[in-house]
Amino acid sequence: MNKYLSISPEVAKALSEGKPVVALESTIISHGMPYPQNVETALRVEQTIRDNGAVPATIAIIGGKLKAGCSPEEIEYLGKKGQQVIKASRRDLPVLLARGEDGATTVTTTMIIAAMAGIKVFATGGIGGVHRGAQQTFDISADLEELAQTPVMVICAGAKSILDLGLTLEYLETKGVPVIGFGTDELPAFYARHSGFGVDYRIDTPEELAAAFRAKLECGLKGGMLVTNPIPEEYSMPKEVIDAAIAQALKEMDEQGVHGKQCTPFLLAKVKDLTGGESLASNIQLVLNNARLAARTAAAMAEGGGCNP
Ligand code: PSU
Ligand code: MN
Repeated sequence: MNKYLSISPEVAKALSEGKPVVALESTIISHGMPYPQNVETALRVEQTIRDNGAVPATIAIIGGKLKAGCSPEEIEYLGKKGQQVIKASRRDLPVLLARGEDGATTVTTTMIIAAMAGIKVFATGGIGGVHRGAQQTFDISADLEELAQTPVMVICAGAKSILDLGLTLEYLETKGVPVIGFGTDELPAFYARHSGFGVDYRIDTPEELAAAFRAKLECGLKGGMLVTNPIPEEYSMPKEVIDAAIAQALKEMDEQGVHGKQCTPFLLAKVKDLTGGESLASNIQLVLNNARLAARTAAAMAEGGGCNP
């Protein structure tokens, strides 16, 4: 274990006993939702994972330590500081660790730390991807590269159409990342259940998700697996409402010259403002839904004898 990694006692115990553990990211807390809903949601997500038979491990960088398992106080601290916490991707780790600073982990860094700790299943809301207009801007989230190289199963609700979903799928295909639809043949689009794009495979049970990922690990194929779990029907948003908000958010982003790592947080906050908070309620529900599936899948992984290739 490297000296930067700090696994909470509860998570360390669960891992050593082969019990199911689910990793959770912290950028969704600091940059993905406003305070105090971000903290309330993070704690509810942890409880949902416990209710479904697994131990939650919220991941973050605190004082230069890679934390696998944050306390409620640490979650409150990250949630209150919000966007003042550095959004930390793979490229940020060396300097943050050397300086002993804090960082909110994206899908990328949560995967890195989960893999270091030995956690195989990670639940979140949405992943980053190929941005619209990437042909010019080259804006492609590091999340896709991480899925290509780090062995963690990421359970999300698809990707928001702030991204170019077609190009995102092409990129994942090139990188050899399996894209699974949970109970669906169609890639879900975060707030909406439908995107018009197909997934690689439809899988209907946590046991089969675990079996597929175990096969990948046992073969020594590098990289993760992306599981896309549609938002429950009753919480999904009408496509016209969300499409209009996204179009307006993209327009304002262009006008204000927002670029680089600010793009995703800017777009998330704008869409929330433009939909009068309706999207926040959907966002919370889809994360809870992913947490339930992740806990059951981690339990199925653990029953199959874990898997430490
Ligand atoms: N998409 C969402 N909600 C989020 C994010 C993405 O719907 O909170 C966050 C995640 O932490 C993701 C990151 O890993 O944004 C991607 O940022 P970028 O596009 O800058 O790579
Ligand atoms: Mn980017």
